Amino acid sequence: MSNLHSDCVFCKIIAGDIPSYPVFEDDVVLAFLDISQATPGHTLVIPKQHLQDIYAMSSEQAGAIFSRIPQIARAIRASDPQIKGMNIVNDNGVVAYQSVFHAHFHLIPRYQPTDDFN
Ligand code: DGP
Repeated sequence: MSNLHSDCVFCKIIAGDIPSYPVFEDDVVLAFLDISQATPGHTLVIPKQHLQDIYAMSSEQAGAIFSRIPQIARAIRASDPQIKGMNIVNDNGVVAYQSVFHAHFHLIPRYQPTDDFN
């Protein structure tokens, strides 16, 4: 499953042309630390296939991608006992703050009582 785009930063990460800190990888997705680290452990889950956004996904593709997220979320949670919750966010379109046009899910750990990160 490969249709990498030469002008896409996430395709370059999948190809190994841009370094990343991988968290999980299989034939369908790559999960790696987000460069912005909204909170410690902030992770992106991306399809290995270049799909621009949620609108570009078939139900089967969406199901395959999202089926990986619970185990990745559990692994992140298990990495730090201070993690008490997690936001899962998916931005589609510029007005929805999508800045990289290769679909991705943000997994943002949350810390108690209230974290001071954004
Ligand atoms: P969004 O704004 O929802 O499209 O999120 C894109 C995220 O991608 C943003 O939080 C920063 C992250 N990002 C952009 N370029 C890179 C990169 O080269 N490496 C990593 N690890 N993350 C990146």
